[in-house]
Amino acid sequence: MIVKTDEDLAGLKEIGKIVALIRDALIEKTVPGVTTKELDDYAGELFEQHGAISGPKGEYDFPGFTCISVNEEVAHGIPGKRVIQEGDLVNIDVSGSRNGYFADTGLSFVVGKDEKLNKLCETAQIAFEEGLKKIKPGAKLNMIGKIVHNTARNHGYTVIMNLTGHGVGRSLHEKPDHILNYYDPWEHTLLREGMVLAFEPFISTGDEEVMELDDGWTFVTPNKSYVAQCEHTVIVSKEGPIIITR
Ligand code: M3C
Ligand code: CO
Ligand code: CO
Repeated sequence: MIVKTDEDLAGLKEIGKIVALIRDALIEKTVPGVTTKELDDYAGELFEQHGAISGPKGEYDFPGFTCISVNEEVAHGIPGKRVIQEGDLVNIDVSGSRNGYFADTGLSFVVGKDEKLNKLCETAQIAFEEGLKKIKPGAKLNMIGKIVHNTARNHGYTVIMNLTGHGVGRSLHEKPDHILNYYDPWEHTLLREGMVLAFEPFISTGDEEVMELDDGWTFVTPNKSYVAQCEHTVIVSKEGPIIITR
């Protein structure tokens, strides 16, 4: 969507705050021994408390309020009986709506200590910050993917080619349809004042594509590479990008 009114801005900021709060609450609860279903049930309570609707459930009938992906799982992990272990790489992706406005955020992190995986998660956050620098009115959308890919390479990693960021705002996934993790010379879309983006670089230790499991949802790496994501909902503005999910 393109933000046009103060009402649009207020509506987006409101849902942005809610999904950020749920993301952080779940990260805090992610300790060894907890199941991903227990985390997701808590998210369900928080969505209800804040009068918001889960994006995955409301838009796609996903079997969970949030997507929780562990280790070889990259995205769209279905909350269930899986027990979190020390050293796990976890991604919690929270999206939702309130009053017809949508926001999307996600973060990968390590449970406990693992220097290698920590570096991977940090690189996803650096790629996000680098990409953010390219988000301004009039800029080319494909410059975001260019810097994401360069950041990954400079740290000794690859990117996932078949997962992307996207427009967001009045629905969970809208135009622009894809913010790639690499440079596409054929992409000519320009960023516009007020455009709302879910920017989510996916940085990988090797595999460059994910595949879907038979459950019809879970994306995994074929060779069990680890992947980290950092996602925020961002409004394009001439005063600098406005991140509504910090
Ligand atoms: N929020 C998710 C989509 C959840 S709907 C099942 C997303 O948009 O960030 C991702 N898209 C692709 C991988 S994660
Ligand atoms: Co998301
Ligand atoms: Co998204």
